[in-house]
Parts: sequence; C-alpha cells; structure tokens
Amino acid sequence: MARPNEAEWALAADVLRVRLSQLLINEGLKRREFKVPVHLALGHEAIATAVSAAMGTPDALCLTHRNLHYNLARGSSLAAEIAELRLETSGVSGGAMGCMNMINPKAGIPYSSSILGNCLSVSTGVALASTVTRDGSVTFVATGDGAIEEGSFWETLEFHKSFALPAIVVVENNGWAMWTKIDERRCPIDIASAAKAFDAPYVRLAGNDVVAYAETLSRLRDGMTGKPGPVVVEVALSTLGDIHVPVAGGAPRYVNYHHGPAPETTLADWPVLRESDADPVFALTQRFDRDRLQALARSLRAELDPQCR
Ligand SMILES: Cc1ncc(C[n+]2csc(CCOP(=O)(O)OP(=O)(O)O)c2C)c(N)n1
Ligand SMILES: [Mg+2]
Repeated sequence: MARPNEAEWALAADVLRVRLSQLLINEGLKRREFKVPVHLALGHEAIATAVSAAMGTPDALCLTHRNLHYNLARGSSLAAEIAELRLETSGVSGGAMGCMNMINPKAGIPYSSSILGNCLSVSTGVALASTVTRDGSVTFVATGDGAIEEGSFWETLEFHKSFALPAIVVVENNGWAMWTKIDERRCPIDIASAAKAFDAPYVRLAGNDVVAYAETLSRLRDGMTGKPGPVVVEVALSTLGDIHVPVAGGAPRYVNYHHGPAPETTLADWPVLRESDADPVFALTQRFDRDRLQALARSLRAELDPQCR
C-alpha cells in the first residue's frame, strides 16, 4: 500500500477527531450535563468522514436521529455541539434543535429529524430544488437499517428515480433498531435488490477504510453530473459502546448501544475501542503509521479537552 499523502492523513485526523469528540460527549452524558437525549455514533466515524470529504461546496446532507458524527465531520466544533446539547444559544443550531434535529446549514446540513424516515422524504425536496436552481449540487441522505422499514424509504427511491434527482442514499447497517436485533424483528431486506428494483446503482462499503470510502463516494458524487438518479450506498458498521443488561439468574446480556451514556466506554479506552475492523480507528492502523497516529491522538486530546469546560 502506498504511503498516505497529506489529504489521506487529513481523513485519518478527522476520524480521530470525531471519535474523541464523542468520547468526551459520553463523559458529559455520564455527568448528566445535557438537556436532550443523545445518540452517539461510536463506530460510525469512517462513513461520516468519507461522506463529508466527498461533498462538494453546494451539496446538502439530510440526517436522522443519529447525526452527531456527520455534524462533527462537517466541521462543527466540539464546543458548539456541546452547547447545542445544553440548548445554549452558542450551540451549532443556536440551541434550538438539540441533538436529534441538529442542523448546520452553513456546513451543508439543512435538515435532521428525530422522526424516523423523515430525512428521506425531505431529501426529495432538497434534491428537486437543485434541479430548479441548477447549482450542480448533490443531496446526500443518511438513514439506518431500521428506518428502511418506513414507507418513506421506498417512496423516496421512487421519487428520486422518477425525477432523475442527484441523490446518494446512505444506509448505515448496524444490524439493530433500538435494542432489538434487526433479524429478530423483521424479515431480511436485501438492500441491493431494493436498489435494483428501482434501477438505482448500489454500492456496499465494509471494513471502515476511510480512504477507500472517500474515494468511492467521491467517484459516485462526481458521476452524478452526467447521470443523475439515486445511488444507494449500504455501509456495514458496528455501533460501539457495549452495554450489558442484567438477566435474572443468568449471565448479563449484550445489547446494542442506542442512546444515552455508553457506561462501559471510558476515556481510558481512547483511541481504539475494539481491536478489529469494526472500529474505524483500529482500521486506520492498517494504512497509517502507528507512531504518527499516536502523536495525532495526543495533540487532539490537548486541543479538545478544554472545549468541554
Ligand atoms: C416514526 C418513528 N418511529 C419510531 C421512532 C423510534 N425510534 C427511534 S430510533 C429507532 C430505531 C432506529 O433504527 P435505525 O434506523 O437502524 O438506526 P440506528 O439507531 O440503528 O442507528 C426507532 C424505532 C421514531 N423516532 N420515529
Ligand atoms: Mg440500525
């Protein structure tokens, strides 16, 4: 593998920044500092960083309840995110939106919604507007694998396709909806077949290699100019922040982290939470020099710690 260039190092630095920011927010959650429910996205850092890197200046990104990672990747400072979670006017959305509806229009995030599937419907309007203004923008929209149960997922693909809209639909597939495993709650839905049903190109991302993700998404984004219409990107990921719940008379049971503090995750774990490709930070060590990664981790800690006070 070729030595990473500076642009690739910038991606690595963003993955680390999005991770550390969330670990610091997690400590605030444990101290009950925030006024709104928070869904961390530990383990989702590579896709958020890559989407942000692929976005052109006029592009829009519509988000769902789990949106902190994208807001951070788009450059919201940790201090502004924390202020938003405290509903202070210095927050990234002026303290009016809290966590699940956090927006940052100047950074290309016009809409986030706590209503599952809602960002998909709204993305149709955002993408349609771009065909009127002809600003050349592409609309990205992120959703979870649980939210594709909503009718709006299917209606959105149909609308994007019918109007040949420049839209990239990112499905974050973590295998869970709240505290229930997807395969225990419903029939399997093959997202590739769903895309094919709408004659929409489909790409699956796995392994959390942020550089490869950014290259793929940039190619898809730039390909929109010649051939608009939705592209579906499914990304396999694990939401980290393990939780074990007590079981009467038995061993504690593992459940997916959904929202609130991740009690078993601490700052002592920084930077790697899991020694496998399921962790985008661990995945960095396959491509980037470990000593330089450690140095970056130290300098980020010095930069971000003071923003939590
Ligand atoms: C319309 C609607 N129905 C139900 C909910 C409650 N709810 C919040 S998150 C969630 C599961 C989401 O799963 P998924 O889309 O896979 O996202 P994840 O949390 O796994 O990232 C549900 C059912 C909601 N917010 N909105
Ligand atoms: Mg899910």
